[in-house]
Amino acid sequence: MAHQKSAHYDRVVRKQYREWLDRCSVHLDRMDSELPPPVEDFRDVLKERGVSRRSFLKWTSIMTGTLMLPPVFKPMVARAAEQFSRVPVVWLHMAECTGCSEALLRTSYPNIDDILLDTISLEYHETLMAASGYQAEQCLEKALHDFPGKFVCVVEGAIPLAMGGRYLTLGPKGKTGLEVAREVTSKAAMTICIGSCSAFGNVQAAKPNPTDAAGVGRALGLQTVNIAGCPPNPINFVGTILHYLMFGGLPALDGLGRPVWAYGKRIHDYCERRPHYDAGEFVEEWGDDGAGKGWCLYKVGCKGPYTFANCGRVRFNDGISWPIMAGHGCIGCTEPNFWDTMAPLEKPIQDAAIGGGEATVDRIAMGLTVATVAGIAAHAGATAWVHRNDNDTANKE
Ligand code: FSX
Ligand code: SF4
Ligand code: F3S
Repeated sequence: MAHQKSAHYDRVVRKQYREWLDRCSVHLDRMDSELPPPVEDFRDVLKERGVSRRSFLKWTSIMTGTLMLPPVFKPMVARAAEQFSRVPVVWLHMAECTGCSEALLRTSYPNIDDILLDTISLEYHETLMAASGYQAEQCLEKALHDFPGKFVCVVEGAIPLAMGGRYLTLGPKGKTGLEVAREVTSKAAMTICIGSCSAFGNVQAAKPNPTDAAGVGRALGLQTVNIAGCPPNPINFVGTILHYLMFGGLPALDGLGRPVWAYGKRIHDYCERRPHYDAGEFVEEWGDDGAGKGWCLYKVGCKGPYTFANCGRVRFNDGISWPIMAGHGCIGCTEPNFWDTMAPLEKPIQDAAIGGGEATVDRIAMGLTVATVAGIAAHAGATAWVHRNDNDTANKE
């Protein structure tokens, strides 16, 4: 009986995968015919960079797993990667430090530095493009004119709302960041917020927030894909574009607009120091014996139990390390208002109202998980599988 049930389950899953693969293949064909031609053939680019076929296949396996797709999707991920540099991107800078662009240019998933530069410098990216002043303005106007509803808008940085947005003016005509963001996002196929500043306001919105800085979603009343982090992990940006190429529309998002495949689990759930947490082995102060032994960093302020992100799984700098591996606790940089809510960064949260200390960790985390799951349920139905061409309101419900 159990065997029959499991065979039935296998059949259902296989059928579902086949349907999704077909859908994916049709969408990739469609993107192939709609996207502008590549500046250079992707395979030639890989060859020039010394990336072997074997390394590329290894990367597709890693990326497929990162996107939480089954291995049968590897050829689809490879096809999407081939289309990656053809996606027109308009990259806006609001109030921020450009650390997100910096983080992205350091990525090797894939070695996209030049691919992005080739693409973005053709469209618009204030800090990377050669043009400036009126010339830059013309590049932006041209991109909006040439790719209406077809480009991806990436926003870096928060949008100041106080004084009608005049705390941030851009370009030779002195438009406010709010005006520019509103105009560009209204013409985009989808808007990706890169970093916690554009996602939630972050540093600029920290108390007392005199400029009333806000994330793009709140500032414009827009559904955005929030690649949270300060800076975010580049692989989560790459994965979002690949997802867009494979399926169209937005990925399943949590209640805070973050892709579930990247932000569905807590830092605490994947942490290599977790066995020490469970065994009650904590670093009590910097440089003590426990620090040398790699014990849990909770008592020196790690906010991993309250933070949702895949940092421990995908790591940074070519997968070499991540904050907790390097010896400092997570500061919660993928969560809204973390500068205020996670402070002090090197001490545990001591909130009398919730009991304080590690005794409350799992209770708080459980609450966050419930909120996130509720968000996923609300969004998955509303946003999955929507393409702007099918439905103009795709990104604005
Ligand atoms: Fe914010 Fe990006 Fe933090 Fe900086 O620009 S997410 S301050 S790392 O870089 O916007
Ligand atoms: Fe890892 Fe931090 Fe959790 Fe300790 S508290 S197990 S260091 S995430
Ligand atoms: Fe940020 Fe914590 Fe990851 S500080 S980079 S979410 S480990």
